[in-house]
Amino acid sequence: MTQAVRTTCPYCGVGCGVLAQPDGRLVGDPAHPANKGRLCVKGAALGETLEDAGRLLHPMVDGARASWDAALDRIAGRFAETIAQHGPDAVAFYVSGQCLTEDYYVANKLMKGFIGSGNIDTNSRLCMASSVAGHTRAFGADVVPGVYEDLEEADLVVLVGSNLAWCHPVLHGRLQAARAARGTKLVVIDPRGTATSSGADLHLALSPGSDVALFAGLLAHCAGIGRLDRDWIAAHGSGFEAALAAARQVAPTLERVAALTGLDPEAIARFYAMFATTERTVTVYSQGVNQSAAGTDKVNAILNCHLATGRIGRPGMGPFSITGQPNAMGGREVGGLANQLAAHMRFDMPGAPDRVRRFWRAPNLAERPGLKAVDLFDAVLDGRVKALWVMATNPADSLPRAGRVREALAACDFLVVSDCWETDTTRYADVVLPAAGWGEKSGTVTNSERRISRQRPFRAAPGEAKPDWWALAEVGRRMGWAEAFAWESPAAVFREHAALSAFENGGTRAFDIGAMATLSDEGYDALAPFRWPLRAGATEEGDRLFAEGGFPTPDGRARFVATPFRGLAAAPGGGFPLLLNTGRLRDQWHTMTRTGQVPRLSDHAPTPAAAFAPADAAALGAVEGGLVRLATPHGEAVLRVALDPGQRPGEVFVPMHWTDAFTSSGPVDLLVGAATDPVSGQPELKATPLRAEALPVRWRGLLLHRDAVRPEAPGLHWSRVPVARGHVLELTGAAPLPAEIAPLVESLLAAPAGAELLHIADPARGAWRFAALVEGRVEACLFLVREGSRAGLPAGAALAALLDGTVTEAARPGLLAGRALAAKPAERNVCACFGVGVDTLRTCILDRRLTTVAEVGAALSAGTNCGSCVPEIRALLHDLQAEEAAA
Ligand SMILES: Nc1nc2c(c(=O)[nH]1)N[C@H]1C(S)=C(S)[C@@H](COP(=O)(O)OP(=O)(O)OC[C@H]3O[C@@H](n4cnc5c(=O)[nH]c(N)nc54)[C@H](O)[C@@H]3O)O[C@H]1N2
Ligand SMILES: Nc1nc2c(c(=O)[nH]1)N[C@H]1C(S)=C(S)[C@@H](COP(=O)(O)OP(=O)(O)OC[C@H]3O[C@@H](n4cnc5c(=O)[nH]c(N)nc54)[C@H](O)[C@@H]3O)O[C@H]1N2
Ligand code: SF4
Ligand SMILES: [Mo]
Repeated sequence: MTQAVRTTCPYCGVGCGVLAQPDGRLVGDPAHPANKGRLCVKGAALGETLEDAGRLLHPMVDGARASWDAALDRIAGRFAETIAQHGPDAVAFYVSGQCLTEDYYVANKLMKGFIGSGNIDTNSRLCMASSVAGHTRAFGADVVPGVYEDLEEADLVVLVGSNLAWCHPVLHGRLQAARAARGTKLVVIDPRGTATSSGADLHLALSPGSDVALFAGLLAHCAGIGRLDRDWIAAHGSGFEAALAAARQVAPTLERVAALTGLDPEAIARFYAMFATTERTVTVYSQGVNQSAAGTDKVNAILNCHLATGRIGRPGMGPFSITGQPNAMGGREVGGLANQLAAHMRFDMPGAPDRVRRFWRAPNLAERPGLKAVDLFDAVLDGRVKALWVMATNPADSLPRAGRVREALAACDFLVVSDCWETDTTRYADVVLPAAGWGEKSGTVTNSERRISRQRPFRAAPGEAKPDWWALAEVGRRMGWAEAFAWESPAAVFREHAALSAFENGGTRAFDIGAMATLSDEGYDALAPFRWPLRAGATEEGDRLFAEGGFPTPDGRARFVATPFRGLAAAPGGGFPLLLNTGRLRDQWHTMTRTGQVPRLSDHAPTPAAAFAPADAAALGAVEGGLVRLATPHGEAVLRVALDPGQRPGEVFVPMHWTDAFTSSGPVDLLVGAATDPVSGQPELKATPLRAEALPVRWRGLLLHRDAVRPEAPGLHWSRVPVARGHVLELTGAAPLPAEIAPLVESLLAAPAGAELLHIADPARGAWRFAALVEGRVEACLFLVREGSRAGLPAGAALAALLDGTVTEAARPGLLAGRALAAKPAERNVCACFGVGVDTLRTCILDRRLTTVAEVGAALSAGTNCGSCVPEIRALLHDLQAEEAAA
């Protein structure tokens, strides 16, 4: 590689440009409009995820290595057989917002046009389906009207169910810069106190699931004080009076809103006044809104307020659904959800099925929507769906009621899984296909503001890994549709997708990138990021939409939607008095297949923990670092406890990231319920009734191992982080240490046969240390202390050094007691970009009497790159100032 390659980050929907430089470094692309050179911690660590080790390298059929030909023949044959015997609805695809648009287009065309079933759904069902449904109800199509600059040009930004600081860090950075420059007010609506709410002007910690009441009250309030834009409503809306009547019924008074939301009436009134009097208002919303059994109504309750005030599509104003995955939007554009058809056309649109049939020359166009994700896996379990292809998603960990999903995967007659790494899902597969991953494949993604950017390859795919679009097209050809799946490159797929978007469009469909239908291969290679719509002949990229109406509805008007209030699908009670909330942490991505390999990304939160309000923990007798058994109607797990004063009493937060590979707790989705929104089919992932019970801690340990071992022992809880050349596992034991400790040690240490064992035992103090060496090389070390013992455990980070090199004869006696182990515990990293820990920050702030985030940045660089840690630095400054004032 002699020239830098421009590509796009594979993580969140901000869609930052990344420059892969000839020297191997990856940096933010200064020319990309989304990030202008910035990257967050995860983006900045992408270079550390490009190891070939651990990748899937060859197709596997029935557990044995196979050629691509054999694997593809098997897939085409089994799908064809199943369709012949049981009809097209007996097969399905479950794909992902991490597929590129080209992969997604081919999958959708194959299933809906040629196999002839609507059974293709995607993990976007768990992510954006309520926004898709809400947009479609209000606007007539799934359109995000705003652009990122709106967050910078607003005077008020309202974040609803969004932890922007951790989940969309670069956009959060842009918002924070705008706040510093122009004093933008920030309101955060989230039951939890988060890094995002810590710097807000107002945080409304509402009762889970009560957003509809808050926004219905807002609509009623704006109407009551005459703050509506009656002219805009008359010119561009319909159904307003009914929607307002419904809002007034839900929220007749402020007191009623307070009762439904659990908020202080004064705080509600403050929010309403800010919204009513600030023309330039943007409302950003994410999974606290979407992942709800009332998700679609939540979306429409928000949209109603923006439509009724005419605040849409103008600079600094509008509703803004911010997307999660890098290509959540691209998938929606091709029609990858089971209830969509293709290119923003739906089954229920007059003429649309016929149009798509003619364009694709499709022999078997699906006649109706297919099964949505939760129903799809139920159908797999009960045998209605017999052959399933899972691509770029890990449903054994990420779908609610994951235990049942695992049963379905195990029961499925024929399961194909395409992934880059082994996952909890690949282990059920009959055929595993090795997918080319980020940095290796070529295509496009669309970010939250409708901007289409290229992902470009800058390294060779390892082994025989191949891009997903190619595998899908090969199967299409082998099933007898050679001509329809004959593309030679992703550029050719993209041109066809663009042509379909423009086909008989005539301005009736908002999604139109007809200008790209004739793009040359060179043009595709050189394609600069652009925002849709970009109709044939257009020279300027798409801008804000709908300021002057022109909605893609039959009459061009936006629809106000009446949103009655419904509570949670399942409220606490009946033996489950608490509520389980789930979501994301700053430095991990989903099921950790990529971020879980990077040591510095594990520093911020090394162990999966259940966060409790301190009073709840005290009532249970649970302490920080202790163990709890969590149980819901769907499953059980033992986790570590964290105390979090930002947590509302009665609610427990558990991150979604950890899997069987990283902890004995397994994925939290084993516990999460699957009640779905009646319109969108999106499951309520943020509110499952829960019971918790504190468990005693009898001992603690640390295990260093070259392999990613998964130890088993009675009452053992473990979690694993990667270190250079190996892994460190934190062990917590709920059962007493046995009198005869050797069998436990042997099983935990899992030493290779013939290894030499060293040990230091001090049973009186309750401390034991063991090492297993092969040819002078440390293979594993184990440290155990009885709970309550004064002996401590070494720091995990210091342990990692033991895997370096060989241990000399002279160093042997000191190995288990040596200087490396006496090192003080590694401090918790706050700034992952510059590796600045909490103790360093604390000392520097006190010594140099720093008072602002900017001063800290000048002194230590902390917080000056991606800015994700700025909320934590600010909180630390605040705490230290408070301590000083109190002293
Ligand atoms: N670091 C990191 N960033 C990511 C991802 C990641 O895995 N890691 N994943 C990406 C993806 S795919 C997505 S979808 C986005 C998600 O981005 P976000 O939606 O911002 O993230 P979450 O943590 O899932 O949930 C946001 C908040 O919703 C709150 N919430 C829960 N219930 C309610 C409620 O009833 N009402 C309201 N108003 N709020 C509620 C939760 O307390 C939580 O703080 O993040 C993207 N970015
Ligand atoms: N309880 C709870 N559950 C949740 C959520 C929550 O907030 N709470 N959030 C939900 C949301 S919003 C989302 S988006 C989902 C995410 O859930 P998943 O989609 O299951 O999560 P990932 O770990 O991102 O899985 C992507 C998989 O694709 C693989 N992969 C990456 N690139 C490629 C590629 O190019 N081709 C192929 N074939 N494979 C590839 C990765 O290795 C990984 O195994 O989780 C959902 N589940
Ligand atoms: S904010 Fe971070 S994770 Fe999201 S696209 Fe940008 S660099 Fe990637
Ligand atoms: Mo998502």
